[in-house]
Amino acid sequence: MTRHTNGVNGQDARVAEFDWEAEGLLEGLDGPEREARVKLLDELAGDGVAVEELRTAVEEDRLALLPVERVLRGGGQRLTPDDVAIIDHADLDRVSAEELVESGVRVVVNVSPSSTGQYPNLGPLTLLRGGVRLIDAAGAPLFEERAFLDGLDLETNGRAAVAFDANEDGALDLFVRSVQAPEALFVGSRRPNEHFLRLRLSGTPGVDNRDGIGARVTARLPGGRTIVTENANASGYLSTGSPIVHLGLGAATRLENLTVRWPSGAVQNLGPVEDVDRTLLVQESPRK
Ligand SMILES: [Ca+2]
Repeated sequence: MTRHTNGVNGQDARVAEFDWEAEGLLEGLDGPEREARVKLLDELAGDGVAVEELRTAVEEDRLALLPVERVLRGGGQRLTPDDVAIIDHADLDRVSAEELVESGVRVVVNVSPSSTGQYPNLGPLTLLRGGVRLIDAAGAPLFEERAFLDGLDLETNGRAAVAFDANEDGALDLFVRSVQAPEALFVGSRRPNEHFLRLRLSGTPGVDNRDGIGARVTARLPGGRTIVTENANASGYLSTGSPIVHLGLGAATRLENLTVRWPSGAVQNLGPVEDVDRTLLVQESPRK
């Protein structure tokens, strides 16, 4: 049996008691994850959320969104994960806030205080002006530490990390070099409905560099999404990255349009690309 005390100015405003174990809402959890789940359930139940609603949220894996939805309930909004950015950023700065506004999210949940008072920071005001709700210091249990599952909690003294498709399965892999430690290769994965396109650029000798390093690639996807990336292979101390441009396309199986702006300034429009999940060789077109 757990006991929740919702204290206001030191007084017990409401006491609710629930047995989440018996309700079946703690299955598969132990340690800190279990404690975080109990805390969140206690808070929500103490706020008056019905056990059935909690059960549905757990089944749909969206329990962490409930506190945010409750704040916005006045607008009758039901949020999707795309509407919410969960960040861990003490003293949220203006540039980060602008990026959040541009990303189109409607709510930012910051598990750290957005203003610690140590210095004036413009992030919260920027969010406000951008029409984004900010919920502050929600508490670290919204995050779960999962890096250890993949070995990504590497405790070496890293010098370089390169993302490239080492096994050519269409998913980016991560190669990490460290001081006095073995190299590590983390192999990424890709779901069947996730597509990609690799571009191998080839600049004209005497005009542009051979690998097209510095070229800017613009890919327009069906539905209006546009990917802009530069062929940059600098990647840390005494290391170099891949000269292959890797585009993650999500569900898209074609490009509406592909444009390469070469370092010389020449712009090459390649039009639509009908086949993806492959490597496309792009030879710089000769100067007219
Ligand atoms: Ca791969």
